[in-house]
Amino acid sequence: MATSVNKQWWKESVIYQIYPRSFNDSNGDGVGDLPGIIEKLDYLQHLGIDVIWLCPFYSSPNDDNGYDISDYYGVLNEFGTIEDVEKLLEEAQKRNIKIIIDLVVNHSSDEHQWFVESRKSKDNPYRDYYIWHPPVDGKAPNNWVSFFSGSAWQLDEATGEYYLHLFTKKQPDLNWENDNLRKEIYDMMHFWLQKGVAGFRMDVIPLISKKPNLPSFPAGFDGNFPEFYASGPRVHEFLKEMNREVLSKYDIMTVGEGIGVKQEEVNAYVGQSSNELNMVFHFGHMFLDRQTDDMLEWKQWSLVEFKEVFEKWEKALGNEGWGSLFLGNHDFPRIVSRFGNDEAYRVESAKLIGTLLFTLKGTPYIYQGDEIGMTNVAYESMDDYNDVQTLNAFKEFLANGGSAEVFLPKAHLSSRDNARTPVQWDNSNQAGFTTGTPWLKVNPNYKEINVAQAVEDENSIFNYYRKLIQLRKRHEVLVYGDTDIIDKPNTKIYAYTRTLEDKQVFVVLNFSAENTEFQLPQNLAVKVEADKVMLSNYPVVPHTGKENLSLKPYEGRVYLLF
Ligand code: TEU
Ligand code: CA
Repeated sequence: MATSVNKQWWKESVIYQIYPRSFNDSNGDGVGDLPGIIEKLDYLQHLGIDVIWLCPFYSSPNDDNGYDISDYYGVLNEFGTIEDVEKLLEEAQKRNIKIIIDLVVNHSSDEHQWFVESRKSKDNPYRDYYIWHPPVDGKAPNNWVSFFSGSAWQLDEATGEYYLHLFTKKQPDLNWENDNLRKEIYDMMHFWLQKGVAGFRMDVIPLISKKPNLPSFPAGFDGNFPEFYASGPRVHEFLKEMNREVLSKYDIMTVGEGIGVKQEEVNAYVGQSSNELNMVFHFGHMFLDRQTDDMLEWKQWSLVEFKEVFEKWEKALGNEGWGSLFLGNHDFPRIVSRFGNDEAYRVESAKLIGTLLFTLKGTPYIYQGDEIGMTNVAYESMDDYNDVQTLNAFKEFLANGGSAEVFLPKAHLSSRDNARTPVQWDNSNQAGFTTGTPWLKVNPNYKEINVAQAVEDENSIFNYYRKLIQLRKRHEVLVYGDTDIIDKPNTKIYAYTRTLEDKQVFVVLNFSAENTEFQLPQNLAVKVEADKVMLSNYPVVPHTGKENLSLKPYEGRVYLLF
């Protein structure tokens, strides 16, 4: 059967994620804001992106930096006004940039009017908008844990019942079983779509349907609680309803944060005939270097496992679904510090990782600052950390007899604040992010790593990203072609072809700090030669594929074979 490619604008787009608090501060209060984003739209247009994913900008007490929303129609004062949102949409549109926004509807803030009402009494009309349960034997209803340490239940004095919070106790879970609640959420989605947003990134969306009767983790539970919480029995019914009532009425894109989604069920969420979402993020590669029982504890990861993650997801999606590609976001360490080498080979390895991001199959998502190779930060004191996940884990660590000295290196490796340090715009004070005092300290390496430098330097990571984006736009095979891995067991080299009808691209990436030889299979060896290299992070020396390819540390090449 000939492969029929189902073309869509969102498959061909490059997405850029903005975490507003850390992006650009326009008024010197130390907090990034909406006018600050508008100031940088020309920069984003120059980079060549098509869509911005804007993280939450709504009213929020900021217990979890905006992922705890107290008014879905309001704009956080620190970020600006609704007029600023409208202006941002308008200015972006002038530059052919679309904007998708974060939909955070698994939970709200405890300061949302709904919850203020809900907690008042058992017969309040909003009681059932949240998940309440009386104590069982004087204790929490079950043994569920929060993503951010401790029990997922909080006893509320007013009525003597517990409410469920899978995240912080200021993020009570909404009860999607309630028809009125769902209706209110759909109305709110229409409000933003009518303002001109181009779709949604949906926070922890697989968690909206809970297991009936809220059973405890079973005996011998493997500790994979995201998977346990995800994909409850009504999740697809809810998403189909949302699609029917809202999404299907607009030409938009949607991407769900696919936490806990298994490969075998992914097309139930994103398959063309499912009528739910367009894409989900999978997290397989985000946990290869973490201990399953301790998110902050690092373990050695292997390139072979890393390749397998992408291979399996591409296979699971097949021609029915479509993938999203990300290597980092506001919740994870910086990609060059994590998968590359942020010391001796920062520039080379950041370009190598970028090459992977733009040449695998799926829609690529850039996280702000990765296009200039921003790195992890290593604050000297726990006082400098802000992220609630890090701080809760730290409290728990201290309570169990740990110390700050032992905890700090874990925070250096794993804290979400690594990704949240202010974007480094230039080498002036505070990296040009603010004229005031930034809400989170800037990374001291801003004098060397910053946008102003990167834009000027033709060999910068930034200019390499521009070339990658252009390359992907010029060659459909890089968007729609299927991936075949070559020499999968190779522990240093990630090599693959992308093939679409009569077009083929070959990508070879040395994920090691050593000079490495790579032997091509016969069928490729005859096609590979230096003048077919379209892009490389090192100068191309004459070669053919018949001898071994000699790759320098973190060298990556993209060949157009025919
Ligand atoms: O993240 C959900 C989620 O999976 C995280 O808890 C993740 O496991 C962790 O951050 C990894 O370090 C989403 C948002 O992206 C995150 O910023 C929010 O804190 C969370 O939901 C709650 O809304
Ligand atoms: Ca500001």
